[in-house]
Amino acid sequence: MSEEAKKKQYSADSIQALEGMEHVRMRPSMYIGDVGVRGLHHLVYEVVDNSIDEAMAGHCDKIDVVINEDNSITTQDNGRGIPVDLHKKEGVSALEVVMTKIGAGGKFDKDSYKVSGGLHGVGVSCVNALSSKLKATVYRDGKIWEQEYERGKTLYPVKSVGESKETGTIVTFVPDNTIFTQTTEYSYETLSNRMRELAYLNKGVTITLTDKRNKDEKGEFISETFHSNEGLKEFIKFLDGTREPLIQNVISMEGEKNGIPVEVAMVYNTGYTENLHSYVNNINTHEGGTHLSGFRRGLTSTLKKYADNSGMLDKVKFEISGDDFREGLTAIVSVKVAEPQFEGQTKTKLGNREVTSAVSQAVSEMLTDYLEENPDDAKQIVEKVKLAAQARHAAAKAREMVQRKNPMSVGGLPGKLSDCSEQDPTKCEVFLVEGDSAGGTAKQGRDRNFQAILPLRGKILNVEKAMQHKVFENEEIKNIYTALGVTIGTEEDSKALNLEKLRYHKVVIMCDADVDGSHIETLILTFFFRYMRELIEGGHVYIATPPLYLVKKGAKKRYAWNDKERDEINKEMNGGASIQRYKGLGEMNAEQLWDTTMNPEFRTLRQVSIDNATESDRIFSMLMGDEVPPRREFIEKNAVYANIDV
Ligand code: 0RA
Repeated sequence: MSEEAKKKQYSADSIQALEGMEHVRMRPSMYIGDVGVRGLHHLVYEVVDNSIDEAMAGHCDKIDVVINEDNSITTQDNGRGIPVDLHKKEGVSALEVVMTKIGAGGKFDKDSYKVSGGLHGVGVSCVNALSSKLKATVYRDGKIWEQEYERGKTLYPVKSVGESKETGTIVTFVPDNTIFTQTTEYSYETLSNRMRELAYLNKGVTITLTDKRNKDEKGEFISETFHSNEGLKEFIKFLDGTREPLIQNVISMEGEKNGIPVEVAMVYNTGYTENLHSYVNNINTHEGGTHLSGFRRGLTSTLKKYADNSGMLDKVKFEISGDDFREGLTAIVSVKVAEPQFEGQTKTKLGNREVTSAVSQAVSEMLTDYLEENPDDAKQIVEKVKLAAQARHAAAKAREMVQRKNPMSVGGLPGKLSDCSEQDPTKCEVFLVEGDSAGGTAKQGRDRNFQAILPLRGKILNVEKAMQHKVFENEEIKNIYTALGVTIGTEEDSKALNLEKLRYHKVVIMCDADVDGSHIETLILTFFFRYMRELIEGGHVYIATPPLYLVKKGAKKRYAWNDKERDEINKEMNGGASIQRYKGLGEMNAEQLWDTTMNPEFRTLRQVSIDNATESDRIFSMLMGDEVPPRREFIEKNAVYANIDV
């Protein structure tokens, strides 16, 4: 190429780079999913993922994340530092290329393929484009280097600002509030969950999270350090900690199969739910995929073979299915794939075919060894499988009853349901109300055109502790299935929920605003989480928020949803207002309930989302399992799985 041509090429490339950055700002959702709470947190994950890559390549073992007072974020690692030398093709520092060129990503050398990288794997340049300010500081080659940017635009060429023997990268960024218009406030809890998860998935790395916005009683910043020596083995203990173990050990393996790094850990507990968590390149694959199929295949074939050979199934008359091997099983599968293909509705389903057999082989070898070496545990597991198969036959019968009760056929809707007149499900809402008396008030207060009421009697069944057939036999639960018009089983999956005939697109849980009410709310959510997860994932589940106080002075009447609001209103009324604490929905009359909680114009509904299925699973098992103390503390602290929305 001639000098002239090179120059042309360079300016063309840099224009392209600029356009790339502009494109990120114009269509941020294409790169980070959304510009809400999730996207905001995604910025942090994107930067940290680069540090994790350094750690995975063996160059970094410490990552610090700080939420600064102004909700800017600082991450620091002790990796090699982003290269600062001249990038030949671009004609500027490599640091500038990494920070301003979309798709430049991290590594230039082909050998170290990038395995982590956020859900969208878009790189730090995206974070830069979406930050009103970003500063990169690099410790490398005996010097400290620096460059700053505004909305992705370089403010000055990379400069040396000092000397140091250390290596590493520090990035501080301020999320652009013209992009993240909903909020730029970071949730400590959300970041903490992700950092903990990353520490378990990448053992040996120490990750510290510090919140400079808040101090504890001792006057110190809130801070946690996450570090795991045993990786998934410890992750499993953390996830399954509140369940009663069936076997004493964690069964685990770590290695490479057909060139694919595979890590698996599993335990059996005495419960009835199956909890499989899978990761690809540190990303939680909610929708599963080929790695999970491989796990299932390996597990089923190995256990089946062992059970057959042991003669323990000789007298068993009924057929044993794949599901039976997974009752009471908690497992984590983590694979690293060079070029992952993500499929599915939320792009969290692994499609790479070659991964199935790699994981299946890995699991077979691991389990075969374990069963040979631990005959007592092996016996426990096979006994459990037998029981599961037996219970499944009972459950199948009970489930058939739920299936057969099509709301449109004879038998019809539950008697307790007060239906609405609107026929278009997208416009319809159903309120699941605790107790018959509150149900009565809601029935009077509602707009019967589009709002239906289903009263639920007292405490609904705790599905976390019940076997499947008990769940399907439960009257209240049967009512929920029929009222909603959902059935079990689709053509693809006999256990999936069929939402085609869903009769209401908003399903609103309405409980008292007290400890009992929140317990019932949790029971209902547990049921939805375990048996109707698709309903939550479809964005159909909401929680109503009735007010806590009625503040009255003379003819003036206002409602308050928390103590702060109550005090403010009282102040606005110049003090001396009479304050009524609502202990339950039943204390409100129909009009009040409509005004505050049901009228779409004024109410606040919290949409329930499953942000982090792994954490949700642990929380539900903790809330609804056997151990009481963590549950009480949690319920009082409130629900992290419910996102405020609408
Ligand atoms: C490009 C190449 C190399 C490392 C990195 C980027 C890198 C990026 C980030 C982002 C945060 N921390 C980071 N640490 C490193 C390879 C460097 C080499 O070959 O020496």
